[in-house]
Amino acid sequence: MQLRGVAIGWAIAVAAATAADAATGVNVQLFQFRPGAIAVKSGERVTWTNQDDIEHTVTAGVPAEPDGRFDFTLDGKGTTASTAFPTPGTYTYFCRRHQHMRGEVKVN
Ligand SMILES: [Cu+2]
Repeated sequence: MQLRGVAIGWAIAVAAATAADAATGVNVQLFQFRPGAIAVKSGERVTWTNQDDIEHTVTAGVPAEPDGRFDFTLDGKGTTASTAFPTPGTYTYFCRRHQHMRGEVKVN
């Protein structure tokens, strides 16, 4: 039941991002990526902005298996990093310092 709720929440978040069409920014705030799931068109850039006073990373893959596509360090409040996603697919990422922090970019 709970898993189903999470899946539905994710679908809604992705649908909302698709509808907005300009939601290519992710805030890193209070030890979370917000929104946690984002949808973009192929070729679009996604920018992460650190809103916390401490360092986070935006690292492609999952903690057990970083995939090396990107690995950004956001030193502190106001720092940003961005990358383009030229190829459709679903890309997961996480923070190396706080491995419960997970995010996903769906490229259509
Ligand atoms: Cu972090």
